Amino acid sequence: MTEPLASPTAFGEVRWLPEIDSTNRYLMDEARAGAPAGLVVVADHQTAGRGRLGRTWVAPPGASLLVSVLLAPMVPVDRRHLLVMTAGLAMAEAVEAETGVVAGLKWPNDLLVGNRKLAGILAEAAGDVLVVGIGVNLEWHSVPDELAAIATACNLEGGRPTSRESVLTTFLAGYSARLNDLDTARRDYEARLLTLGRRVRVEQAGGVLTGIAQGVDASGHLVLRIDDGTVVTVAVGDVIHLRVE
Ligand code: BT5
Repeated sequence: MTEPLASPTAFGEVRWLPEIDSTNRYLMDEARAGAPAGLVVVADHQTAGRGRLGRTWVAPPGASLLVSVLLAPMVPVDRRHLLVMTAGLAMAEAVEAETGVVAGLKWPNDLLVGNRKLAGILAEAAGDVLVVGIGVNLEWHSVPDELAAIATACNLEGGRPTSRESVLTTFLAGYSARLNDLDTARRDYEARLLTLGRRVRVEQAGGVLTGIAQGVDASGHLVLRIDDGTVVTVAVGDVIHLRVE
């Protein structure tokens, strides 16, 4: 089913800030103060970049695309996850087009090359306000110690040099086009989802599950066949792709 969108998905003004605590925090506050859907905020540097679940997003100044977009409430709440998954897909496609680096997706919304994280997404909602923030590691000349084992950047993966502006422009055009057909985006997201069929460990506040990732349900939850044969769904958690033994 493809629903007609209640509002246009074209992005509008891009505010490019030299430094901010967090582009998501900034845009959430702007939205609450009446900023229009379609507003885009980019920062050269974040002093308190946000990850999911209260974690921190770290990036050397000027070396990453750090962007947040404000979306209109164009779908029912139970389909909102599709807007976020579509952002990951559109960013993977923009990175591939601009740098040649092919990134896969890890549920729910990481971009990975091999087992290393190239980009992360944080969606935040308050009432009708939905902000989708993405950090993409583009041109890193040194990797912060704490990320050395887990992160990568386009230049480190042999990507063609590019500018943050080019990746941003390609992303915004692709994302806005894909938002008009969320069912196709969902299929293409799943096609890029490295997690499917993989043996995974899922870390949640309540414990750890290990099993085979079988799919993503209509709510965006991960469907997991755990080792005792039971099938469970996971709404929130951190997935680690395990090596095939
Ligand atoms: C995410 O969280 O992956 C969401 C990251 C969203 C960042 C963007 S930047 C623009 C916008 N404004 C914000 O304030 N945030 C958004 P999570 O899945 O919780 O991953 C966070 C974890 O990834 C950290 O605990 C680190 O282990 C790791 N990490 C931090 N910085 C990283 C980086 N640059 N590259 C790869 N991994 C990183």
